[in-house]
Amino acid sequence: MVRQREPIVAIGTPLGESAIGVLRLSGGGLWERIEELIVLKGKLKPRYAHLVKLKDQEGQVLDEGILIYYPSPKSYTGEDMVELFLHGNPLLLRKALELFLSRGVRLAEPGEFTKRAFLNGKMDLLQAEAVADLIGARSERALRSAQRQLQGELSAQIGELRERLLELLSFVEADIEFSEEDIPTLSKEQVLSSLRDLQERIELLLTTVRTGEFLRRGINLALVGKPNVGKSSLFNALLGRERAIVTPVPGTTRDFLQESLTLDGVPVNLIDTAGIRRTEDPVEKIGVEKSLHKLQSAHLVLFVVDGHAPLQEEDLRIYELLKGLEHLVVVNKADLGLREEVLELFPEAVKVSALTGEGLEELKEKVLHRLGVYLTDSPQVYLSVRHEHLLKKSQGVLKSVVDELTASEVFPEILMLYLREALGYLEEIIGVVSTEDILGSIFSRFCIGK
Ligand SMILES: Nc1nc2c(ncn2[C@@H]2O[C@H](COP(=O)(O)OP(=O)(O)OP(=O)(O)O)[C@@H](O)[C@H]2O)c(=O)[nH]1
Ligand SMILES: [Mg+2]
Repeated sequence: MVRQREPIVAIGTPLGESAIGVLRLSGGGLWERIEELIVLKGKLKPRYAHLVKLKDQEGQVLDEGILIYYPSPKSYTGEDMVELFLHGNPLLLRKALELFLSRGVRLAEPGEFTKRAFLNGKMDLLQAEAVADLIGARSERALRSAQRQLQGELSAQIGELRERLLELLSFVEADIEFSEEDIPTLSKEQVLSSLRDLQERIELLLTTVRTGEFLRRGINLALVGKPNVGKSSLFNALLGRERAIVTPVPGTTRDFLQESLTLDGVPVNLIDTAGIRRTEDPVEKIGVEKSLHKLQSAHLVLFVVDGHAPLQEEDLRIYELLKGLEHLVVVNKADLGLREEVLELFPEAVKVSALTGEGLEELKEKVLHRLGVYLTDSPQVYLSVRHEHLLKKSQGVLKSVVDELTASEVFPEILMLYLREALGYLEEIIGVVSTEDILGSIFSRFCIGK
C-alpha cells in the first residue's frame, strides 16, 4: 500500500550553468500547495509535458519551463510527484526552490526520494542501494554492475537463497505441527544436504565482495619509495599523461598527488608521494610525513626501487615500513639494465621501465591479482560490505546447525529457531525487515534530489 508523506523538494541537477535544471517534488497534497505558483494552459494531465510559467509571490514570471505531473501511485516514489525543467541557472533554481519552500514544501534530505520509493515498495533495498552506486559509478564496469543490481539481479540471487531456506523451514515447521500425522518429512541427510548447498551458494556470493567494494569505491594505490627512483615517472606512465613533475633532482615531489584511472574497468585512485628520506628541508619534511600517512589508507602500496642503482639503506628502511602492509615491489629503470643484487633481494618484483613502458601491463595485472580482484566477462553482480556482514551472519548460523546436526540429533524446534535466524539476516539484506538506523546509514550516502 502506497503511503503519501509530507511534500519535499530538491534540485535534481548539479548547480552550475547548464541548458536545463530540474526540480523534483514529491508528497501528498503536493499540487494544491504549489498550484498558485504555476501558470498552466488548460487542465493538469498526468504524465504530460506541460509548457508552464513559474511565478514568484509578487506574480512576476521567474522562468518558463516544462512541468510533468505523476500522480500516485505511478511515480518514482509512489507518491504524487512533479518534475519541473527550468533553465540551468543556479540563482534561478535556488529562487525556485525557495518559492516551493515558502509554500510549506520541505527540503528533501539526501536519498529521500529513493527512500520513499523503497518504503512504498517501488524497489527493494538492494535496488535502492544500486541507485546510489549507479550515480557514483566511476567506470563502465561499475556502471554495468550497478545497473544489473538495479534491475534486480542481486535481489533475485538473495531471493533464491531465501526461498530455499523458507522451503526447508516449512518442512521443519510441518514436522513440529503435525508430528503425529503421516506427512512427508525430510530425513536428516536431506536437511544437511540442503544446508550445505545453501552454504556453498552463500560462499560463492561472498567471493564477489572485495571486487564489489573496489568497483564502488576504487582501489587506493600508492607509489612509495626513496627519492629519484621514478615514482612520478611511473605515476605519469600509468596515467598516460604528464601530470607529475619529473626531474633528475632527488626530492622533486613535495606533496602527494592523486589522480583517477581505471584498471580493467576498476576505478583506481593513484597516489604519487614525496620520496621518503631523512631531510632537513622543512617543506620536504612535511611531504615525507604525508607520504607515510598515505601509506595507511592505501589498499596496495607499490614500493618502487631504482634497479639500476645500488640499493641503499634508505630503500631497506622504507621496505621495513611496508612489511605489515599489502605491497608489491616494483624495480624501475629496466631500460638501463638491472643489478643482480636488487633482483636477488626482490625475486618477486615486477620489472618495469617508466621511460619505455616495458612491464607496465604486467604490473597492472599483478595489482588486480594481488588485491584478489575477480573479474569475469559474463554479467556479474557484486556484493557490498553491508551485504557481506549479513550474509556472513547467516552463514555462521547455518554452520552451527550443520555442526550440531552432524554431531547429534537436534530437536526440530531448535532447528526452526536457527533457520529463522538465518532467514532474518537474508531478509535484512533485501530490506524485508529493516530499521530506521539501517535505512539512515544507507540513504545518507545519496545526493540530494535522488
Ligand atoms: N632511464 C630511465 N630513467 C628513469 C626512469 N624512470 C624515471 N627515470 C628518471 O629518473 C629521474 C627521477 O624520476 P622521478 O620520476 O622524478 O622520480 P621520483 O621517484 O618521483 O623522485 P622524487 O619525486 O624526488 O621522490 C628522472 O630523471 C627520470 O627521467 C626509467 O624507467 N628509465
Ligand atoms: Mg616524484
